[in-house]
Amino acid sequence: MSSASPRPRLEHQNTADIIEHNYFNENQRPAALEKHTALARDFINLHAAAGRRVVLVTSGGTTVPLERQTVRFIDNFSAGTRGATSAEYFLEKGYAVIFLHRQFSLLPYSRHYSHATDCFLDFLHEGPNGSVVANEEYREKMLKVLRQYTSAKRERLLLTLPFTTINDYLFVLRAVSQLMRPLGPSGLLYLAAAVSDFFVPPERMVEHKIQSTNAVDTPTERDAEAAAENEKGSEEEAFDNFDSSPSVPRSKRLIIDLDPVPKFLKNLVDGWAPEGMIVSFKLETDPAILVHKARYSLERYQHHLVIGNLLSTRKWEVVFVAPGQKDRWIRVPQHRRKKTASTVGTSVPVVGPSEDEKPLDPKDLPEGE
Ligand code: PAZ
Repeated sequence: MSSASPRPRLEHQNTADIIEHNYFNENQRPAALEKHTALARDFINLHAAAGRRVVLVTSGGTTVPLERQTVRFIDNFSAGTRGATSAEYFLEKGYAVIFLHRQFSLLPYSRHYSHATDCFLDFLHEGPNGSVVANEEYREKMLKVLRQYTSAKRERLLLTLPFTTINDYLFVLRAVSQLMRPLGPSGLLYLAAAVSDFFVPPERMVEHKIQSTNAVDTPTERDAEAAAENEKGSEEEAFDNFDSSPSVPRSKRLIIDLDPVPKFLKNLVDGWAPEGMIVSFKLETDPAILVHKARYSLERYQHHLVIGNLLSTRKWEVVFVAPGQKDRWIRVPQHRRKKTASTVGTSVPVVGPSEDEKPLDPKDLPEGE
């Protein structure tokens, strides 16, 4: 397919095309790309033939490896709650869902019974003759979730595709978006993943685990280094032009030098799925800039909707920023917010109510915000 083979440079390529060409030619395609593309192609064809709407939901955080044989990587907070929960609502509304998610992050349906806050074993007890039985108080909800899950599986309505690194994510996102192109406006792209903004480009990535000591140097190299260090004197070694208050010499620290990850939303909107309905998310921590950044993104990329959220309040409020419309805040009313020690990784309402709660009543939405 087109994403797999290097394309020749065109005379009149614009900057976004050149950046795309360079990124996808210079970075290694993931081993599972062909397999995931083939699964997505079959899935889209199946549902397009049945006249069903298809949504691509992206979910969870991408990693930034520091070594080719990766021991260490940079990650982010996202547990995939938004994506997994939203996928359930899309299924309920009749969509077929391609769930492009960070490996081991929350999945639709199983999210209710996974991860540290909700260990599935706490919902079960031993029944007669060595059987396993759901605890009475959870049975009704569990049965409902189980039925939704088995029905989605039986009807082949949910395709789950895992990624780990930012590079895996970008390659598969491009391939699946391009496959969705023929769906036109009945293809929805719902981009809830927390995508890394910085990465180590291939030419600067080391092959092996970054070392914290010089124990693997030969004795001669070590002796020479030690002698040089003695000569310089510890006073001089502790400082260089970059350091304001060094407590450890620069030579012993890990200094990570990252490049920006290209912003491919423009390519997605203009080229990969130009007629698709595109919803992106914007996460910030500073309330003063959230709406401005969401609007900026909308104007820059010219898509259909940006959903803004703040790290600390994302479980119960979001702002919809759409072209030609006033910003619209959607909030879960105070009395229906779940209390959690941390806002990370819990299954509380996302866009719309959580599965076990009543739908949001429009009167609960604040006026004129
Ligand atoms: O996965 P989660 O439910 O913990 O968090 C969801 C989210 C905050 C990652 C998502 O709503 C979002 O804003 N995604 C886009 C992040 C960004 O600005 O890149």
